[in-house]
Amino acid sequence: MKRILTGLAMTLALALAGGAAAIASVADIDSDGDSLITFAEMQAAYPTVSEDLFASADTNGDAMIDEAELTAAEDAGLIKTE
Ligand SMILES: [Ca+2]
Ligand SMILES: [Ca+2]
Repeated sequence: MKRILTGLAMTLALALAGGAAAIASVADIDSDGDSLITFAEMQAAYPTVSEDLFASADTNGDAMIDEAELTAAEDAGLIKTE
């Protein structure tokens, strides 16, 4: 019982540390470990994200979404990662 409560407390602490708005991080979506999200990686994790949506989240136009761009897109409500 004590172990279950400790696990619950840790999960809660991690959720709070992540902040309320930024639910997913690049590491959750990035499958090849280069710390950047390609459109293919985004589609694999979130099939509802269209190419247009991906392009609007990619503010510097390098066809990759980095941590800052992902956070901005989540904050703006462009990408729903809940
Ligand atoms: Ca990647
Ligand atoms: Ca980019």
